[in-house]
Amino acid sequence: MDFKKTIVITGGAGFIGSHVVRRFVLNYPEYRIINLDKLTYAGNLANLKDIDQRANYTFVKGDIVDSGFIDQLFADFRPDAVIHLAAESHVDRSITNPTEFVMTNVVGTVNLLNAARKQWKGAYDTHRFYHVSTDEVYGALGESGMFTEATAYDPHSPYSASKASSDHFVRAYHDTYGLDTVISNCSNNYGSFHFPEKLIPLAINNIKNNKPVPVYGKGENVRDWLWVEDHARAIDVIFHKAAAGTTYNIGGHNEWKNIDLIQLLCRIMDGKLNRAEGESAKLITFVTDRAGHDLRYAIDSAKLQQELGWVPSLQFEEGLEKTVAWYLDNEEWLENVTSGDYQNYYKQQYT
Ligand code: NAD
Ligand code: TDX
Repeated sequence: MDFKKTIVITGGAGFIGSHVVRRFVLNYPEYRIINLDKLTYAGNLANLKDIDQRANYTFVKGDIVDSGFIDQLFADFRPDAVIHLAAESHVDRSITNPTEFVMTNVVGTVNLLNAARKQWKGAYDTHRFYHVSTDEVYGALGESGMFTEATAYDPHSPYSASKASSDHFVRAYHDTYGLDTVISNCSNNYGSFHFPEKLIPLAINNIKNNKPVPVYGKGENVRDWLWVEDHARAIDVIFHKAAAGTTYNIGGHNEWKNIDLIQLLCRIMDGKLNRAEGESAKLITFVTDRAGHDLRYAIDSAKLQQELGWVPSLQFEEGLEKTVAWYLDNEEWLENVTSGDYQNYYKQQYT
């Protein structure tokens, strides 16, 4: 079958990547989608079992840190574009093991850029390298203000430092070699297939199992939450419409203090589990704060809204209800990802 484009999506077996892969496979049967993923603890092919038999979908297992493998992948599939999401993504793990974050997030990104630079030489204007990044590169806000695309980078955690570095390399390959690159920096995502090391799915799993819900510090830190499918849709719009060398912020205009979010989640869980009101909130436990914990993130996505017409679709309370329902309906998925290694991680992180 002849495809109009071949797109390599890295990290497609992860949380956001699986939503991006699903969207592209279903919405663009004329594109061939190659999902390249190492299947680390965070990668899970069960996230894609509804679409993995589609004619325009191929999974390739591999490590972006292995430059020989990446060069071969480019030679074998001759992609027209890369949408790069593969990363080590959890801030707490970056505090324990920063080097792994440098390897995957920085060296892995540079390996992909090098392969693109070599393979696409002479035709940069018809090929695109899209880097999916985070608002954490901008550092922390005080009580007011928002991150715009012009905010100076000021990362604080090893995770955000590695993502900031990879963003700089992507821009450098545009400015130096003329590669067509695009970057988007998104706020905190939530939704289905979110690995339960992150706040929302971890809290859902613990409430369900009557375990303490760990809230770092006083729960005063603020995050700006976006429905993961709205992020996938933003990536689709930016991939197709953005000019070369541009950056877009993506966010939900939806700021929540962690403690308020957890209280809301507890109320939703009480309802879904037929518990007395206030029952789940008794599980809230304040624990030692995260080192270097950024106080507040808030994204100004006006550029994306005005230039490319994207707006978030889902109101947060509704999205959180849907998310809770998904986790309660997908017990097998949750049990699989919280067995084995997860137990060791959990013990080391929370006891
Ligand atoms: P995730 O941890 O759920 O998934 C990461 C995926 O990358 C996994 O499937 C994993 O197997 C794969 N991977 C890791 N190392 C690899 C390697 N060396 N080679 C190939 N594959 C590898 O992450 P996520 O939350 O889905 O985030 C995806 C991307 O979006 C990341 O780049 C992250 O920085 C960015 N991002 C995440 C959020 C968020 O709220 N989760 C917000 C903004 C941006
Ligand atoms: O057990 C917890 N208790 C707690 O209070 C955990 C895991 C987190 N928290 C706090 C820390 C943060 O203030 O909740 C907030 C959210 O934490 P995470 O879910 O770990 O997300 P965050 O650190 O904000 O980073 C996320 O958003 C930006 C993603 O993991 C990143 O990949 C993304 O770039």
